[in-house]
Amino acid sequence: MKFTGRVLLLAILLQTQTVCFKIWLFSEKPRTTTHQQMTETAILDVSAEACRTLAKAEGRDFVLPTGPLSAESLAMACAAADSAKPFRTSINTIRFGNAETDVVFLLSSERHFDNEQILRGHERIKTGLEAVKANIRLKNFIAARWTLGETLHTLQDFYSHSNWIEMGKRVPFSSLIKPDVIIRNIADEKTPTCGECDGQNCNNILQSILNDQLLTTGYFGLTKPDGKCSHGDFPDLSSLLPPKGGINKDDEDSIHGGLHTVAVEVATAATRELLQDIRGAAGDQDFLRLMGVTRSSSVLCFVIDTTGSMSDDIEEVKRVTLSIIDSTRGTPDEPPAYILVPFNDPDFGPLIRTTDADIFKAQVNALTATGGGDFPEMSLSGLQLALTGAPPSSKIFLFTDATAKDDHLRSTVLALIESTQSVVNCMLTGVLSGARRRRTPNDDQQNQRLRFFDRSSIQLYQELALASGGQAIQVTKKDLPQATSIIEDSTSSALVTIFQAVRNPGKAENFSFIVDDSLRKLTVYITGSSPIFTIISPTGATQNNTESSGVLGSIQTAGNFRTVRLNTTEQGGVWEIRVDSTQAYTIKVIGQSGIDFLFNFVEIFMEPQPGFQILSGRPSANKNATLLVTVTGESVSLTGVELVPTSGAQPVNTTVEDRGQGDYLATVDRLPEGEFAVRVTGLTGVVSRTSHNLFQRQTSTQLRTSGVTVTVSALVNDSWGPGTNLTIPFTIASNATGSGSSFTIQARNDRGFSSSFPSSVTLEAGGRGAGTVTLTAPSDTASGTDVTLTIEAEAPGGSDSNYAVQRLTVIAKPTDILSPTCEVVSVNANCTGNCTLLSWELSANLTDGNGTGIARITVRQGSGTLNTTVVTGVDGLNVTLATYRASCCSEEVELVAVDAVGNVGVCSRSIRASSSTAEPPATAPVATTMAPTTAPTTAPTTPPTTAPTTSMHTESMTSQITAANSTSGGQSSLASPCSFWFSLIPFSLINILTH
Ligand SMILES: *[C@@H]1O[C@H](CO)[C@@H](O)[C@H](O)[C@H]1NC(C)=O
Ligand SMILES: [Ca+2]
Ligand SMILES: [Ca+2]
Ligand SMILES: [Ca+2]
Repeated sequence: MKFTGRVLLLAILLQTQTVCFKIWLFSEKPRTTTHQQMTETAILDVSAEACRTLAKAEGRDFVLPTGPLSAESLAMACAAADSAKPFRTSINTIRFGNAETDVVFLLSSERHFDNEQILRGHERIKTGLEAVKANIRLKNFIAARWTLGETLHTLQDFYSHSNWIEMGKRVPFSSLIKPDVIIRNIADEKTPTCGECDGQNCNNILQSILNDQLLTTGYFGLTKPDGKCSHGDFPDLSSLLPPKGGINKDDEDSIHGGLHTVAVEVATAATRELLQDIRGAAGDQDFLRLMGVTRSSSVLCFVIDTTGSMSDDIEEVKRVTLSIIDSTRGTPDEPPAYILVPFNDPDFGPLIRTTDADIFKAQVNALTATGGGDFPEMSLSGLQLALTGAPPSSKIFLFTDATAKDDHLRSTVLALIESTQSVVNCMLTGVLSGARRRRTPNDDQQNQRLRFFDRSSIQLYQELALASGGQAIQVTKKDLPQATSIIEDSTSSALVTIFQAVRNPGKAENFSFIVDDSLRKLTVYITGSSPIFTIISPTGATQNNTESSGVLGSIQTAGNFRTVRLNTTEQGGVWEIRVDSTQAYTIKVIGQSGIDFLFNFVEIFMEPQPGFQILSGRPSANKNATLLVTVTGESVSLTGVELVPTSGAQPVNTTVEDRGQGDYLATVDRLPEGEFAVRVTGLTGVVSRTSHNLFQRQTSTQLRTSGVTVTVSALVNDSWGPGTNLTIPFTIASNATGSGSSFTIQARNDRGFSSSFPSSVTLEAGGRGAGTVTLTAPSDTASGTDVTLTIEAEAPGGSDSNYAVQRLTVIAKPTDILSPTCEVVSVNANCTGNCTLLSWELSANLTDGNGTGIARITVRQGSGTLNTTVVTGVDGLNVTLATYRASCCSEEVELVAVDAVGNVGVCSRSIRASSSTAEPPATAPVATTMAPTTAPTTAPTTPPTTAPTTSMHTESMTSQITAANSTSGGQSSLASPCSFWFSLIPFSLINILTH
């Protein structure tokens, strides 16, 4: 949400109910911990546990890195060294979702637990958790990350804004992440909660509130009910009213700043607890995928024309796919997922996404070339589907021999390329205008007509490829196999772009770029019709375009595309490429390296409190702008960030400020007009006299500025279920065009949901206008489906345009909010003696009652083996009989049972003779330890009639221990019972807005 104008700002000052733990970009105080830091710490901790468990399951060693965890060190330990960048990207998205809560949801007191909105805050967290789980089930990880960030913000704020810490609690309030618990013991609206206080760190919460363990939170704004606590600190004016003072612990100088550090500790533990619940629901593999820790980098994505004339191309796609799958299986280059989007005419899609290479092989093998009617095909519809379904920074390969029938999608596709930073390579095998196409027996009847690419349709594919930093490769069908090596190159993990230039029209020019010692497999792509070029190494060695094999490497030509593979010895330093051509050409230099960067344009707000938001559309030309740049790579530092105009004009320098932990802010007073790329330089951290420790990286994506802004306002209603409508209000603004001018509006979504929106919006005084988009989710939409909505506004005459991209999720009302239950039937453990020679066994019955059913049972702790059998119980319900066998040296077991909607039940047992009370399960220490203290503040909802008697909530752990012991009867010598129950469930709900 963008606020300009004094009046609006004042309105916010008066109404806002936020102010939270600080946002990381802005905390200058060394002892203040931000939302972002808590989030990152917890993500690293829980990811490390998931990696450890997964490594164990796969028989690999896992060694926790020494020193503080970082994305780089953990990626390495997780046997996914090349995933540092996707890991950081995911962490950033979660952090952005978190930060956004202070901007988009500024006015929502429940999202910040202000104004005693404890029940609604709880609801908000439950809703968020459920949406995240539903997204993960459908592998919609991007949407899941945004929602997770928002949800964590609310959870973390509880510890700063409530009296939980003042009540003496030093563990998380676990009920906040449980859907089947009703929080009681909240101070009611009539009950005074605070006394008068002048100054910092008073004990102003009334003793009676503390004695009764009543929960309250601070009021924020202009007024508050009598006797209530305020948030405190500027700009909370209510803290000046009696009882004066406040209770927030947002930072070390806050009114209760003396408790900031402890609030941060507990909020971080609570963050871990929520992440552990998601981990339980998702499983370790998907949890790590959510975090971007996968054993390779790039998803392989094909968008393929399947109309009649494409049989040669399809055969080549089959060949390349097989070759890549076979050569990368089990290596770090193995794609983490495969995506296939066929398109024809009039049909296109569906998008097929799989992590299973064999399924993908079968899908590709099933492709046939048929139909298509007239010459043009639905290529951009296919591309749009791929851009929205593939993760950001994907490499997409489009195969076609025809013009785009749906070229009206051009601006939407461009917007998606810019916002996802994905690279689109077009493999164009059509015949160029003027040349006759030879008929082949493969051609079907409709191909008998003369058909050709005209210049303008080639230009459209070129424009899209170039905007993304990809290539538009024109080859004959016969030569296509020589061009597809670019696809194999793209599966190399840790692929980085070092340099890129586009000259259209072409002109003679010398280009130089820096190569550092971390780079491997240095490759130059040059497209253009017969460009003359010479490459000069740092030592002065040269090779020109006529030497297919020379001192510097080899050159391969396919159609208009040249691949230069450089030898990897003696390559550090400054390289030069001299090109002489009057025809348009492109140069791209890539390599493999763990050093890379991510960036986003951000909008920074200083009032009413510092905060920032990621810009989803094009940044404004001729205005100041801020880039948030994150570098990846161990001990790497950034020294410069420049904006390189695509036109070839002088790069524009930025002022770079180091914000710590790999984050930098780069600011520029005036953004250049037109297209540009972002280029960074820095030091690799390798210190040696002979090493080339200066590095350079560049974005592939060409960014462009606009004089138009499109902004989506906070959603009026943020719940969106199947069969319902969602209304998305937006505003447009233009500094160039005055009031009265009419902007053309387009709203498109990738799911083909029906939508309504105004065809145009007329600007009012001040150059602003507003409208709404209404999207309808069909009633059969699966819960967790994400929808990418692109709203575009085009200035009169098409001179300028901009867009906003929103990711939305459809969430069905859950029918199942209860976790699976576990009943230990027997434990046989005779472990006296040498433990390596002895084993023990546990039998348990698990069931989800009449819920959605147990989808998965896994062993999270313990190195034994688990066998399960499903039987139908007397009441007709499924019961899973589980038998766990382990060496007596492995004394603990923790079974995780997840139902079909992600409710997690945990069943743990220890045979350790010395422990006389339940060992806190390592993954949820908090819940166990806090059980006695939280009991008074919460109560489970009415117990489900279907739940076995042993099912318990964490809060009732003590009584549950008794129950379990009595159940296990003869095994009572075993000290620890089956402690149980972390039912974290979904329940009402809704869609969460993200973008
Ligand atoms: C390219 O290199 C070859 C071999 O060094 C040389 O004979 C030729 O003259 C060069 N061509 C150009 C255009 O520089
Ligand atoms: Ca065709
Ligand atoms: Ca057609
Ligand atoms: Ca259930």
